[in-house]
Amino acid sequence: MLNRIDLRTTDLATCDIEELLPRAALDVSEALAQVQGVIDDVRHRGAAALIEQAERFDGVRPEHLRVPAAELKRAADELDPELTAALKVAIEHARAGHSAQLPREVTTEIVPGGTIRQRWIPVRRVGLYAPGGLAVYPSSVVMNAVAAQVAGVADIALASPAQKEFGGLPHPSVLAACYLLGVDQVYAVGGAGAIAMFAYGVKNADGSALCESVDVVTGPGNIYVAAAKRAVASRCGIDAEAGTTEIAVIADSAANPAFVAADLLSQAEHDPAAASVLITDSAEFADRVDAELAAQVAATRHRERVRTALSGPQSATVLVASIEDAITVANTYAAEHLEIQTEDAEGVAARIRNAGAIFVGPYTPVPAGDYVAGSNHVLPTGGTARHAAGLSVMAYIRPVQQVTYSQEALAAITEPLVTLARAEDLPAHAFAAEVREA
Ligand code: HSO
Ligand code: ZN
Repeated sequence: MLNRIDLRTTDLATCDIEELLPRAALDVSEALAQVQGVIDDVRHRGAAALIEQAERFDGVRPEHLRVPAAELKRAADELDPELTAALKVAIEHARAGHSAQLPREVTTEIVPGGTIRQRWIPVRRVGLYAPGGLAVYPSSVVMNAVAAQVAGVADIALASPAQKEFGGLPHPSVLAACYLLGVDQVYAVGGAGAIAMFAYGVKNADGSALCESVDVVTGPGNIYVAAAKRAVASRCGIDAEAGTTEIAVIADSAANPAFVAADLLSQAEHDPAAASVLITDSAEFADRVDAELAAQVAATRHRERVRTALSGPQSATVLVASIEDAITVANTYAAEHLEIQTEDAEGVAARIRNAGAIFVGPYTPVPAGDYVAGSNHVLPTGGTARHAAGLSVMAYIRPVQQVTYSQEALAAITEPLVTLARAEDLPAHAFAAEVREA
């Protein structure tokens, strides 16, 4: 089912590995022109534009753009108790995982009496986006909201498209997740319009605020949401683009082919364009994974979608000469999710530089991270893990340096300060220090 790319006799040190690897092409820049009209319309006509956009794109006229509190409670009350319990575990584990990300404030004495205090300050208000359509994921609501809450953001709003079958409200599982998280500013607004609403703020017809503008917008979405986030990036902060899901697995012949096949299949279930890549030094193991895939795909619920994803050009088995080479290939590919299922899994993991998140050992499947492992599942895709990071508290806090010098401490740095100011022909800079000399 998976295409094979045989790099066993290729010299990875000299070839362009990137050229040889499978990769889905997603051109967000083309969608940019299309979303600009939607954004401008929201800026100029506010709530009226949002209602028209819901009719046009979601096929329903929402009665309330801001979801009434009673609807949030009702969704939570009517949610399957098992799902409620599972969401509570997801929230609790994510809170524990994200609390560990909070950096400590450190004060460094540079000269006696002269200190730099490294503060971490959360932004005031954020807008979270939860997609609708095929991808209604209450788990993504948890990932976004918990990261913002643990970061210390006081004011959190969430938008999700109005759904026709739910009378113009967002999906009930999204509303219930918001209720459980204590997020009470929820909007039945979808797509690029939601991103514009967050970036610029929107007023009601009577001039009152429907939604105040935010400092940071995060959350996954389709290509139009991604394009809209790019379009408003000079106005507010945005998170990394999380596009179509991808999983890479480094496995050797000691791995369990049924486990590896199940994990490759799990992410293929998201989307026919999803990428599943096996990187192995054993052709025999690759054959065993193929056989497992054939059996597991035949029995899985979304088999058509999965088959399309696994046989597409974005998915493959990459055969390499050694696990050493597998590490090189994985670092070049920079997968959203990278599993290590090899003998010395910890040792291999330690040498991974580029991945959205790393899942180590046979009992750490990606779906653990998707739901309840305590990590965040909003991760960089399309090779952007080379420079970008997954969603974390860092998306919502900023380091701010607080500088405090006493008279003596300033005196101790005045000489080099004045020398540098003169060298840059900025004598008023020098004077600000000299005027304080005793
Ligand atoms: N694997 C997806 C997240 C997700 N999985 C949500 C299930 N629900 C992207 O990391
Ligand atoms: Zn998933």
